[in-house]
Amino acid sequence: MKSWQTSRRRLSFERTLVMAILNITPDSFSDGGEFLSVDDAVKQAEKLIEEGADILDIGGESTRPNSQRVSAEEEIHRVVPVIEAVAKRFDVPISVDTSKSVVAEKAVEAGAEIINDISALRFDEKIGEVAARHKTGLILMHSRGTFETMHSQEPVEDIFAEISKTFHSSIKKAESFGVKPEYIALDIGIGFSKNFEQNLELLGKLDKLITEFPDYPMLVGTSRKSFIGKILGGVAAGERLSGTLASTAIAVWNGANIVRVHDLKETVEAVKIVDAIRNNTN
Ligand code: 9MG
Repeated sequence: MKSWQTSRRRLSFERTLVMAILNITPDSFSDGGEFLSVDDAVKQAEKLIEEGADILDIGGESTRPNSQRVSAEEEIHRVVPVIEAVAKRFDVPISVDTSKSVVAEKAVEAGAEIINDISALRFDEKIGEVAARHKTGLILMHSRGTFETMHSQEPVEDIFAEISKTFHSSIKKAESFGVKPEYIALDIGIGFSKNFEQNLELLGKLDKLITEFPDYPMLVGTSRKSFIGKILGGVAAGERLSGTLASTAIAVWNGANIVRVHDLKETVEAVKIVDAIRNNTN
């Protein structure tokens, strides 16, 4: 049975874990500006936990297409008080969604036990040092380009070969800072530097990558992403729940261990169904 070590606990994958998105940003693509006060964020965290969140992913910098970088100071100002308050009230694993080492450091001091880096140490490799020193979990997500260009990269020809190569090199880089393999989770980075067809292909054949990296938990986030909007004829982010549930179900069926979503209750129920069928099939 796969497991994942964080600085505070060992998570195991007898079932698929659901990571809840808690964005503390004024410009986040589907919940912009709703959760800016610490009290509101804590209330939202409580709701997500009641609905079955296994992990809370707290972020202060939107990574949607065309979003602007925010300073480390601003990001710290947004996420640290929320992480502190949530960690004080609830015994739930908190991950900090950041690609800046100074933000990661402060977030971990405030109670985060996982670092979710969409750049897999490419934007700021010192995240590897922070993760190793604090023994946090570390999510290495596949993306290409800089923060500004990651959504406008020319597609590569073989996305599986590209992700496989990048996973090997990011794991090696993390290990060079002293991060042990049992602290690392991988993520294919749906919607980041992939074209429409590649997003679909990755979800449909996710098991290929999982077979290649059998010891690492695999995280997948499709929640409200634009490939869903495109399939459904251009529906807005808030109208993508059914598409999110369908794509999440496929990812879980194909072996994802953690799914990252906005809509907890519905996803927890959908994932329970897929887990039950999988457990009766294999
Ligand atoms: C921050 N963020 C946005 N999308 C994401 C995804 O698919 N995976 C991870 N780990 N983080 C994401």
